[in-house]
Amino acid sequence: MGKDITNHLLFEIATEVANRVGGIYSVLKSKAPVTVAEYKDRYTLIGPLNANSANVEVEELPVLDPVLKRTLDSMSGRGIRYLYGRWLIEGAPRVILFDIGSAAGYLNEWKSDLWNIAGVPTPEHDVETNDAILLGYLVAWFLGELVHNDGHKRAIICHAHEWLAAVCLPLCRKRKIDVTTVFTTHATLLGRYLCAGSVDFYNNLDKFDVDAEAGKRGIYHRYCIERAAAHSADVFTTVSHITAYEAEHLLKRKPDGVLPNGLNVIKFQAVHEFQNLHAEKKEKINEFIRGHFYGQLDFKLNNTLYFFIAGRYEYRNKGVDFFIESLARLNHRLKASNSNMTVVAFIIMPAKTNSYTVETLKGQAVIKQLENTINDIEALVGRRLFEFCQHPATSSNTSHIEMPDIDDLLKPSDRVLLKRRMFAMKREGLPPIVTHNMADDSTDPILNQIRNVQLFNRPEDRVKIIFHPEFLNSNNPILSLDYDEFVRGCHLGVFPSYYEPWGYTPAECTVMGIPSITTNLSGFGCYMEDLIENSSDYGIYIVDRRLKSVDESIDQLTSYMFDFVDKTRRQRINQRNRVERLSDLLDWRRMGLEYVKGRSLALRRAYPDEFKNQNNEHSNPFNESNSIKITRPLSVPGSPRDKYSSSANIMTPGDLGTLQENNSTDYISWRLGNDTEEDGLDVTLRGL
Ligand code: G6P
Ligand code: 1S3
Repeated sequence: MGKDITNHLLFEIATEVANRVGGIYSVLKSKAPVTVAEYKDRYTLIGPLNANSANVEVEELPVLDPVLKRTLDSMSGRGIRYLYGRWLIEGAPRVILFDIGSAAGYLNEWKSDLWNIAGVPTPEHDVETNDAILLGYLVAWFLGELVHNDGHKRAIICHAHEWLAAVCLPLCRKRKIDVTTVFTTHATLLGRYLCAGSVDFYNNLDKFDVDAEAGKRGIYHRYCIERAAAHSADVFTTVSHITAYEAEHLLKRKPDGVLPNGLNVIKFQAVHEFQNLHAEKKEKINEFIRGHFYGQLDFKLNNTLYFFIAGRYEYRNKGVDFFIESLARLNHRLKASNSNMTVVAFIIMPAKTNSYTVETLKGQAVIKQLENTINDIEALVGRRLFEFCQHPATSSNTSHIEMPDIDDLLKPSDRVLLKRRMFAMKREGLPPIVTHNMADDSTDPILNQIRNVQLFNRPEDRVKIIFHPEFLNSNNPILSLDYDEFVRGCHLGVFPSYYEPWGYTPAECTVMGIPSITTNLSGFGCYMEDLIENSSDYGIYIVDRRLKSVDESIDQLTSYMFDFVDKTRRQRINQRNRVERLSDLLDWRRMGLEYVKGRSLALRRAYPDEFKNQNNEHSNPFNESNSIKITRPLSVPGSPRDKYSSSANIMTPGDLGTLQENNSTDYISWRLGNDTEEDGLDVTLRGL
């Protein structure tokens, strides 16, 4: 009997299902609406149960599907606990979260099995690896039973993300479980480790002795899992071409295709709405700046630009070293050219801290007090003026009405109060660089480099730095903005990464209409470079970190920033409009197509007989795409076709897990298919 390919089931396995850790959570969450639209209830995500996050992110449901129920009941009969339910996000996909603790009793048995069947060694105390093994064996167990209970009728795709969720792949292969598999790696273990050191990574990719390098870093066993997953999957993919190249050399299998990361793009009814948001959020940042620089606010906020870098604290991989050096050069160039502009550069990267510094808190308090006092006095002055106008003093000439003196309105007590507030604003030292008490102040790489380049927020500096070593949150006592609000209020995101398989941060800037700088070593940068000629015309600046020397790359970064500072307000507004129009390129409605190709290839490879009658039965759909290159800035207004509103979850860098809208443009004709859009998206959105 033939396989039912049309109604195949899709399981995506990851450790970040309903559990926010990093980029993979963003991928799964933002992709859910299009995947659910395509698969409806044939799509399920599987991950480990993290009770804390599951409690708020997942609504438990009874298992109604008889095949699934029989499978889960059988596992439960052998002591495995799980949570089945709906992930409370857009699209509301079904999830199975296995309590891996309930399988802990099997750990040693499974570890020795992994050694026997795949030669993967596992040391005693690597908790992450132990958890990966437990999850992998549970998933393989689940799939094996499911296939059996389904009578091998429907085809099944098991798509695992990252090595932590990929132990199931060699197991499916070795046990000949009747499923087809896809493995997507979002980075390679060795790549991340090697880049964080001081190796010339990209020029030596083909020369590394991978086993030895993994061994030296104590990650040989993890590396074995990653490599086994890459080799045993029917289809192997990564998130960008640059990571595909890296994987080919470090994991020794050339990926079959690339699955770039998309976003859920929110568009506004009117084009100026996102511009208004910029102005509104910028004013909030201005408020913070007034407090931070109290007593020394000797630059005009109207002539100030906000730049920022944000993300996980990976000093070299995320390019913070480049950013700080180029800020020092920018400072020099702005001073030399007598620029009247000031740049405030934010570094938002979490580090170990012991709360906010007293000086930081004091700055906000002092400004707040001044503002309160002025409000009080303003009210008093208003009342006095009101009184005065009701009983105006008249001279003998009745047609002449006396106006009040300033002394009639502002009394000595008011002046004393104002003076006290103004004295409180005097400060001895310079405005601080870091907002928090750092646990490792003297050894912190960011602070040390700032010390080296001497960017100390001196009055004469045209570039000021603020290091906020904690992710933003609107509940913070200072800089109380969520990350997405902060991005909107800024002028330029700067992400000069050295190791960045994809890089959500510049992509997020793009969909919010904020220009950004990235590099040709980041997946996003390469993707945009492939798609757009002269991407800087669109506000996507790409620093060449491949062919230029370090010094030349830093100079290029400095020049991009310098030229940006030189723009007029009108030019900045125009550029934001152009950037925002690119957001459709990053929408899952377009990006999701690559996932469709990956799954189609997996089905063809596992069930070739079902494709016999098709002309292209053996072809790899990844090779079939026609690339379109955008050659000049679009001048049409962005399309106002908003349908849905945002589910306002607090967002951190790389987590634009917001919403969705129906949008199409005149330059990208991406179609989901009419029925999918109507029956799928709308239905699933309403389903929430
Ligand atoms: C948006 C607002 C304008 C404002 C401008 C400031 O475009 O709609 O009203 O003047 O932002 O831009 P800037 O780049 O100076 O922050
Ligand atoms: C990885 O997370 P990271 O910041 O460690 O996966 C992300 C999602 O695919 C990707 O955007 C990022 O570049 C990778 O590095």
